[in-house]
Amino acid sequence: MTIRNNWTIAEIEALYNTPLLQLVLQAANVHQHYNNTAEVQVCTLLSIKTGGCSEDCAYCPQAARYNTGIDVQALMKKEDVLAYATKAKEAGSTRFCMGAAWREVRDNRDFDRVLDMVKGVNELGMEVCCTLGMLTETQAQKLADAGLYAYNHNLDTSSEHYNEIITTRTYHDRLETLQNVRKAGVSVCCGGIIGLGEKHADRIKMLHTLATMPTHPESVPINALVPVAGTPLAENTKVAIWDMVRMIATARILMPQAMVRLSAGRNDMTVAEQALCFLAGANSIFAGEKLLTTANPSFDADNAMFELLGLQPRAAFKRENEAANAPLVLA
Ligand code: SAM
Ligand code: DTB
Ligand code: SF4
Repeated sequence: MTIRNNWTIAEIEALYNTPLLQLVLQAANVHQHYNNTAEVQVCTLLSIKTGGCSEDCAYCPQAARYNTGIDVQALMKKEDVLAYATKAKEAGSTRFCMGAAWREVRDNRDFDRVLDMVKGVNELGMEVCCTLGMLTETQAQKLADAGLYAYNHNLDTSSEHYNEIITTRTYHDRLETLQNVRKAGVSVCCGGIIGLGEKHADRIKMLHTLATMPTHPESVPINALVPVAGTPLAENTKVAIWDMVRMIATARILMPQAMVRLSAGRNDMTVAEQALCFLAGANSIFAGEKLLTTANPSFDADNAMFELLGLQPRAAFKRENEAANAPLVLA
């Protein structure tokens, strides 16, 4: 099997509907062929500007219009961000991702401060990533010039289900931002959330959009909805671990060399459940007691899990396709 960008919906549907353990086995084979299965990338997130967001993303605790009780915080100081990044590095993280509750980046002093933060984190020797909302090509280039390694901007769901979740910007806007990031030569981190009330067909369509991009995203976060009181999705039913495993395994088969990130939702998973996700091809996590605003397992718990499962943190700046072997030929 070579890396493909021409997957059809029918092919993805067939993969997604494979009996679960067969699907995991197939994904594990692909993973073993293309990647070092002992390595898991450890990333740390920091919310550098929290809450008060103008958008209506139905899952998000940071949207100003929902009463979620989070503390609104203006953009952090560069020194505080660098102190946090240094601590994350010491705890074993190799990628540092800064998130801002913005609709889009504006060309103002706040953006200049973020550019300074990017420069500082890069100088610490970490892969620096940002998720700041929509970006123009010029802004993406400025971030790249400051040393940005990756940019996170999720599709979240299928284009069909999107309007049920967000009305204040379009799917097309998202795809444009992703193109701007690509054009600037920055590594793309793009995935989605399950548990938003979408159908299986929506998950399949979202995976199709990702896997048919001219270049696959280097990193694909798969988030399970963290239901937050006050948001419209607060009462959604918890995502079944089997759905998470199915999503991860299918993503791994479709995009063999991507870092598939087991993202939001880990706090509600046992080590055994997470182990199944790693077996199905997940090879990256967010570490640290908080994601952006919600809880995540502690560094100690994750260290114990790595020890137990024999996993090693992946070194920084390993180009995603570096570990690739010759294409896998399946009979
Ligand atoms: N404001 C920027 C944006 O929307 O692109 C950046 C930050 S935003 C919080 C980053 C991503 O976090 C969202 O695209 C979504 O996929 C994820 N996210 C936010 N709230 C979540 C939740 N409650 N559960 C799971 N994922 C969530
Ligand atoms: C991603 O896909 N998941 C992360 C990161 N990219 C920015 C964010 C998860 C946020 C979960 C809700 C919260 O903690 O606010
Ligand atoms: Fe704002 Fe991003 Fe949350 Fe949407 S996901 S409300 S854009 S912070």
